[in-house]
Amino acid sequence: MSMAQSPEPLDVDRESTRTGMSKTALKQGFLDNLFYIQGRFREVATPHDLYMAAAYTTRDRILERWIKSAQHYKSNQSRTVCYLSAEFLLGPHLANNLVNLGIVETATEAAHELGLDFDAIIAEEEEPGLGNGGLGRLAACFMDSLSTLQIPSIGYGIRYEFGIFDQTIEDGWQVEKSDNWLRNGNPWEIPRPKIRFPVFYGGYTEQYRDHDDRTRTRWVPAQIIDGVAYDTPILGYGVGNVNLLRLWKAEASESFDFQAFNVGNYYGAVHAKIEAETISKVLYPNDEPEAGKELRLKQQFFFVSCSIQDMIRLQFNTVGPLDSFAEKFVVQLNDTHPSLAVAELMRLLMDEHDMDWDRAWDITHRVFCYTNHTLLPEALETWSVSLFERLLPRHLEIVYEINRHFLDEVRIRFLGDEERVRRMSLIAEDGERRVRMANLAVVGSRAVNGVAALHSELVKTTLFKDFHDFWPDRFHNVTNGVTPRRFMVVANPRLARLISETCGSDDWIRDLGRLRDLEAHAMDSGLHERWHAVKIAAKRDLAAWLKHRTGVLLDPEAIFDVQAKRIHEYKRQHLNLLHIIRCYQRIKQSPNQDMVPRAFIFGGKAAPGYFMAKLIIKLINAVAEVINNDPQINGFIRVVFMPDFNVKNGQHLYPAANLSEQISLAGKEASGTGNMKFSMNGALTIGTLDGANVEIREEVGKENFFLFGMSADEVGQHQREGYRPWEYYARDAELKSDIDLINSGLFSHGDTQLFRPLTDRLVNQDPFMVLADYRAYIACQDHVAEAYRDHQHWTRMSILNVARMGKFSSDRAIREYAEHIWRTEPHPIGL
Ligand code: F58
Repeated sequence: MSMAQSPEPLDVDRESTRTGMSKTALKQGFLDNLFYIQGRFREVATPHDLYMAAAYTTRDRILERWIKSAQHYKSNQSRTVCYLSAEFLLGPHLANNLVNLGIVETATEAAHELGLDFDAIIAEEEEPGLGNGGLGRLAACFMDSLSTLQIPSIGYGIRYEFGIFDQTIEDGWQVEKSDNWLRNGNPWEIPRPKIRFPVFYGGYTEQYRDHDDRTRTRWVPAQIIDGVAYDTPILGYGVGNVNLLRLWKAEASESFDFQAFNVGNYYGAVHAKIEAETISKVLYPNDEPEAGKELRLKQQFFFVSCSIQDMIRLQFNTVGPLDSFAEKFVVQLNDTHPSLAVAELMRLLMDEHDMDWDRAWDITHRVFCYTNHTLLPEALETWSVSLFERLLPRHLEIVYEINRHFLDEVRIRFLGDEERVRRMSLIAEDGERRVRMANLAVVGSRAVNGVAALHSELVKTTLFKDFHDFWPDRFHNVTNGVTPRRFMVVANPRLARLISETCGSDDWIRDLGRLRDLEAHAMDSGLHERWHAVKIAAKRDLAAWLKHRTGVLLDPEAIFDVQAKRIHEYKRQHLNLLHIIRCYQRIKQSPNQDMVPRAFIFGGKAAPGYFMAKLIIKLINAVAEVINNDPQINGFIRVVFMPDFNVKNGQHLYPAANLSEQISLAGKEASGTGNMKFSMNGALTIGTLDGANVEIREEVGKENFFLFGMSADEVGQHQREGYRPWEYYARDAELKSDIDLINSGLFSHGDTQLFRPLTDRLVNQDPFMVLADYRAYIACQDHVAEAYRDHQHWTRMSILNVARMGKFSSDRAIREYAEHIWRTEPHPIGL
């Protein structure tokens, strides 16, 4: 194309350059978007311009389906699932949308013919990191499956201006950098400045008499902030359905601005605007201390209030009166972060829409369902009553009233059992009075679920035992799943192609149970060779990527032993480290022994305020430095920490792993989803009987899974009997020598104190029983090494792992929610 002229039309009519799926249409659409949206022509376009043009070209093709879906849902008054989540960890959109549109090949060819590097364009995208970890990523997988299963749905959340921090490693320590993901614009979202709701904070409530002389309550706020909708289309795989992800951005309310302007307070008005916008400014990293949490409560109420107001608006626009609200909408609460929605819907129905308590409650408790994601007591949300009252005075009244009704029922059923009443109350009264958000969520919902079979059992028998006694039918299990579109097709195209060729179709992508067809070929040596070649190619890619970013060179023939997840003591990255140190010591002691080479790969972020987790990162890097530079080790084992583990970087990891580390203390990991991502890419798992590991092992067969460690029951028993980690340290000479080596200063340039907080904690407290599981873990790792020597057998196990992963598709999970919890039907949109 010549210099800055408008793009020469190729042989295609203008209309289809926006919707056409042919190579020609894609090329023309791309050139048009480069010119008309980016204002660039080929010769001067930056890689980012090329990415933006590709993104708009893809989005154009989604929009038509989106409008059709919205029209269909509206005219059919479709029952709609609203997924309320403070986090949606979406990952890059472009490659995923091309897969779901079914135009990866055409787009690749189109790019090639335009002389463009397709992979470079895909790699250019910065992901929206609007989540911390598993919980946020689960929400994203569920959005993909809801669309693919053609279930009308809206994801509601917060459009954080800064997502999860970017992690760099400096001198072995984690350093956090702010994630300014919107800096270069976001081509996937459509701002809806007219979809805007006021959100109230503070002030007081007062009673007044309405026109029918009834006593009503009015909330007079001290602050009003607007929430503005930003919509991202979520396209299903191979279907016409496009659902909506609606994220709220906080803005100063114009009416409030005006007041300030009118009294001539210009700076006051500007200040109010800045303060308003802080509400959606930044995602909270988890495990933060209590200070500064007020903003978090404000965030929760902010997105909850906007979302419920939006649903009420939609109800009026489609169905009509609010009486059928619970038939039109079901709301899934993704953990307790959105559980204020229970009180907010009550408030809106009563204070704004004239309903009495009983009618409002009847609707409210039929609308909500709640998913619990953790049993860890420190992660259960509570808010001090004083903060709650200061920010949400009306909601505190409503919470008290819900509590009064609820505890009356409890007292009738369990006469005289005041201890039980105290435990079940929405308000904790020991010490500073606090609102228990989990209790609010359980009381306000008609269904409560855990995220793996073991977890859901523990929810019923421990965390919510009293509630389960009271409402046994309210409790369910829906084991998590992940989307095979992103985590197989996008992340691992070589494997996806091999599977489709072997099975004779790509039906498995929408029906993951079809992977079973692979089993018939599990002994086929031809498949073994190709399977192995696919894995080696992925390992080479990852090795190149890691070499480029960290300088560490891995041997693609080594076992790629990967632990990638948030850094947390309960996930026990330090147990993995103790095994690495054991391997190191063994080589040092007998350098000529016949060992299987291993590459130990870690990835994961630590919460910025979580000292112990950050020290674990430092120790991983410190051990890496010594081992990787020891000539005697000679590359036999290597340790590398992948900086900035996120969805995008994870996509390099899953295809390349041979061994997936799922080694949390049994009873602590609610489900895990990384365990599924690794296994469906052909890694074998070394793991405890925790979370969904239990079900993964059941599915793949115990002979294809490396199990070690105590069960959740054994953990409980051990704790009741009194756990004394120092005895393990004293009794097990190898364990002692591994810990002593850390204390020796070998990994810290002679500093014997640096890692003391970690080793002292292990020897003296060890809340996650690392030392108790150490011996079993080492023995199991030895089995892994032996098994890896038999390449044929390993490959067979790898094939069987993939073949039997059907259960762990998020499509299955969403089907279970739809059938057992939501009672929703698909609404297919034709292509
Ligand atoms: C995770 N929770 C569970 N929370 O730990 C994991 O086992 C499970 O597979 C996953 O949910 C999905 O069910 C989790 O990721 C968070 O990140 C919270 C975010 C908000 C602050 C507190 C932690």
